[in-house]
Amino acid sequence: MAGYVVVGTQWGDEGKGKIIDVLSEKADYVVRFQGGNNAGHTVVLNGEKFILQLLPSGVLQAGTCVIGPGVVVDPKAFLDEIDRIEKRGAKTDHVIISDRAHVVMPYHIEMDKIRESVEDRIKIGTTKKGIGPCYADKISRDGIRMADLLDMKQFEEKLRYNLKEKNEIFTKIYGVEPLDFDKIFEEYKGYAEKIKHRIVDTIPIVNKALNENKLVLFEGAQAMMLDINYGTYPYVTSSSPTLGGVTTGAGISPRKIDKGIGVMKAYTTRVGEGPFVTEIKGEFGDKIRGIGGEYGAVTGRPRRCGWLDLVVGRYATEINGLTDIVITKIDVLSGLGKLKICTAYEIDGKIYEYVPADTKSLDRAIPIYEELDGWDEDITQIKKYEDLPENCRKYLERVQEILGCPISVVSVGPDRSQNIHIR
Ligand code: 2SA
Ligand code: GDP
Ligand code: MG
Repeated sequence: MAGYVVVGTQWGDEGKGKIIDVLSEKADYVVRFQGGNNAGHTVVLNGEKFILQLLPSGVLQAGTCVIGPGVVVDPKAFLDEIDRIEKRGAKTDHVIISDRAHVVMPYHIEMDKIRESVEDRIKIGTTKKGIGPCYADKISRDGIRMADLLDMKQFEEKLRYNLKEKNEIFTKIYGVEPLDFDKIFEEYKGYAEKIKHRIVDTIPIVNKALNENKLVLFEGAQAMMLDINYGTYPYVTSSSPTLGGVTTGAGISPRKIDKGIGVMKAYTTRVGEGPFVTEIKGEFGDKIRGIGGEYGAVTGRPRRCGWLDLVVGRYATEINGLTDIVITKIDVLSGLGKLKICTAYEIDGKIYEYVPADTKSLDRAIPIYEELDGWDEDITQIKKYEDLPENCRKYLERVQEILGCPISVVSVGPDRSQNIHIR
């Protein structure tokens, strides 16, 4: 049995897509367990860039790609993505969708956009893909599931009820135009026709694979600090991108997970609103953004940049029970001079080594840094750990020491081939 989980340890965009792609060369299955097309996972293959949103990043080479029960699926976005990658020569016959996955509806997207623009509401900085409202309907038991798309009568009933309720909210509370039932019904009937052959019960498939010792990779989208329970609430996404989310989102026992691989960028970025203790504002932050190409993979939003935060790293290591850490984008730090690592926060005179629950208190947190010497060499073509500059190795070893978790791979560039395997 080999269930490997890959999760983000910061605020997303750590390079999970690239790492999943590398690992999926040997994988029989790649399974998404949460999130939806809010994800933007980049895979670079022979200099060609693919950005995957709903499709697992293993789609370019893994056996079966599963969109699991805990994912929320926008069928239009799904079909567009299939179309986009097929046009570039990729095969998609091996992509299946759980009948339990929830369907993102036009009223979810509308609600997401409205809520982000209402004046007296906290602005989260969402991707406006309807993710939060879709999960809210799931939890309040009003959701429409993929299985409902296989039974148009059931779909019609659920849509009618939901739309009546949502249109009341749109017109009476927000004063916007109601959505049209017939238009949505016809549109989704069309999508159902196109995807029904992919809708299956994925749970026995994934469990059988694990029972037969196949390699199954569980692909996390977003990350630790965007987790609905443990992130910087309310500036989070609406799912559990941490390792625990795999059991509820893929329908497997925690006993079937052998490895928890945490992807950690050598510095920190965040997109959207919310606290970011090690953020570097001004010119130096802009410089990192420029070198690292730190812009939203899908929305193009500029990412906020900062030093590596190991308070966050420690929290992610613990909550996910990481067995391995993969450090990415360390090449971006070449030539930046002295480097800083945050090891603790000081808030109102008290030292914190873990992330406190009070999100507001993080705005007052003073990062406590260790300063390390940098390096100037271009490291993007290095293949062996011992060939890295000494200061780069010292940086990695210090991170490993603070986190108490081994670094197994160091990524030195976006391409599939730019990795240093340590163990
Ligand atoms: P949502 O849309 O409800 O999930 O937004 C809630 C918060 O979660 C953050 N979030 C993300 N952060 C980083 N990357 C994400 N994916 C894309 C990417 C984003 C893009 O890979 O670059 O293209 O801009 C992602 N998805 C959600 C979001 O910023 C909110 O803070
Ligand atoms: P994900 O959401 O975690 O999959 O990450 P994204 O794809 O949103 O963002 C990571 C970006 O960094 C992408 O543009 C990747 O091609 C790129 N990338 C990944 N690993 C490395 C690396 O080691 N070095 C550099 N320079 N870029 C990388
Ligand atoms: Mg991303």
